[in-house]
Amino acid sequence: MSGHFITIEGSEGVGKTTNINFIREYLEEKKLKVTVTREPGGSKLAEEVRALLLNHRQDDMANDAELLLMFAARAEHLHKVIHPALKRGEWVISDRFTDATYAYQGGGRGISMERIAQLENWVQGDFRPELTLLLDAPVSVGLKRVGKRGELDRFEKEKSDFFERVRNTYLERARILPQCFRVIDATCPLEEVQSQIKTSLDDFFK
Ligand code: T5A
Repeated sequence: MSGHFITIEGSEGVGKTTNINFIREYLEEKKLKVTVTREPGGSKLAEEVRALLLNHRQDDMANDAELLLMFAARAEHLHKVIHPALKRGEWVISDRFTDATYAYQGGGRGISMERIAQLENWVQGDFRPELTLLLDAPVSVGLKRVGKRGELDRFEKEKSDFFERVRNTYLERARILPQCFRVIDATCPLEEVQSQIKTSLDDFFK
């Protein structure tokens, strides 16, 4: 594959969606072809699975069902969107990917990391993001930003200790995989967050 695969991660409301547009513009200024996508979702069937996963009425979903639906959506997303775009030589930027599964289903729900790794290897083989930008902020900051939006989805309704475990798992993954992760301080004003992202992308280009 000749393209490049970058992911953006973090707990609720840290600014992933806001900053992904900045990343797209930054890469397009360099005359690069960019595909922006998201998880869960990104393809027609995977978006239908997303609707099931985020539906606030599904509050008794079994943890294993949630995990398997995440990977079912991911298999479809990889097959229909990510791999074809990479084969065309594009830069694929995904708003969340498998690190979110480690953080939410592993850290948040308590599913073993080994089980998640088995599914990761099954669905992805050795395919991994080349760069992961982790937007990090205290849980209270993200939840305050999200709280302004009205009705909450199934994950956003979790308690703050769930999101503390999510955040800690992301930070732990960044610690053990320093070659892939760049941790961005998402508590700063937007211009400063974007300046940190630009530095990380410039390092990646080198
Ligand atoms: N999930 C996903 C799993 O459990 N397992 C998985 O494997 C995967 C892939 C998906 C949900 O699914 C879960 C995790 C999620 O709960 P989602 O919509 O992708 O849902 O994720 P959310 O985190 O819910 O997305 P959000 O839209 O809530 O958060 P973002 O994208 O991080 O935040 P954003 O950009 O919308 O910004 C939120 C607000 O903050 C402001 C923005 O203007 C906006 O109003 N803001 C700032 N304000 C001040 N200073 C800054 N620096 C700011 N940056 C943004």
